[in-house]
Amino acid sequence: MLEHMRLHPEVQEALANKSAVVALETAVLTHGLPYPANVETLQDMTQAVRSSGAIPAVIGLLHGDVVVGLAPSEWEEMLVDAEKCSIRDLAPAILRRKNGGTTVAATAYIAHHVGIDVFATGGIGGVHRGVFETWDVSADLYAMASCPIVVVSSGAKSILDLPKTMEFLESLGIPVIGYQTRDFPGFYVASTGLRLSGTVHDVHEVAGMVYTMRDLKLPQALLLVQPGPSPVDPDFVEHLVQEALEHARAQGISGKATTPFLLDYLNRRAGEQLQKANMALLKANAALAGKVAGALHG
Ligand code: PSU
Ligand code: MN
Repeated sequence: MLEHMRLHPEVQEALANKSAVVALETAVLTHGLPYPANVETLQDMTQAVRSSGAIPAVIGLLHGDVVVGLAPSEWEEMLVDAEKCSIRDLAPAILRRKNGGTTVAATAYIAHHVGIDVFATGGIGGVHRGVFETWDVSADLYAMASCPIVVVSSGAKSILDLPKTMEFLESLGIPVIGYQTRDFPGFYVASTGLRLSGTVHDVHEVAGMVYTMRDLKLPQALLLVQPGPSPVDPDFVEHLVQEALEHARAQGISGKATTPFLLDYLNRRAGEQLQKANMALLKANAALAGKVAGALHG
């Protein structure tokens, strides 16, 4: 195990027994939802994982320790004051003893490192709109290309260029499989109209796919997607995204600040409705991830 890494005893025991464990990402909470909704959401997500029969492992940095399985008593402290940590931010944040919300990229890496094979989030990062000028492509995509783990999400938000994100996933060899859906979901929006490479009907099919990928020794993640349970009107979302992008441009927002800025703008402008949809899909993805982990370890 890495220096500066700490596993919750419950998680350690579950891994030793080869029981079902689900990793949960925290950048989505530290940089995607306001306080105290983020604490409440984490409560819902961990509960959903447990109800599905798996052990939740909340991953994040607390005072420079990489914690796999943050205890409820540690959540608040971590969630109110944390840096956004993608892969490249990990070492600097550890050395400065910071708190950190880990992105899909960093969480997938850490989870795989300790032997967790299923991970739940809301939406993945991807290729940003305006990529020809900014070259902004999320490290999430590259991390999923080299971490064999199941990532359960509701696709990606339309703050991104979704067709290019899908092309990039294909280039990196990452299968994008719909759970009881044929289309790529757009986070708040049930369908983006983008066709998926495959569909599964139950978690046993997911497990079968994972075993086959392991046999093939493929290094990629399997990205499992399902639409959120309380979708929002697509035109409404697109209108807000356009507004958010204009504000980001006007204020010269770039780099790792881009995604949090856009998410914060949407949250502040559309308040309740988007936040409810966001919280509902995080909970639903945690529940599905728990079932997938159960099928893999049953
Ligand atoms: N996309 C969302 N919601 C999120 C994020 C992305 O719809 O909360 C967060 C996730 O933590 C994701 C990260 O891993 O942002 C990607 O950031 P970037 O685009 O800077 O790589
Ligand atoms: Mn970026």
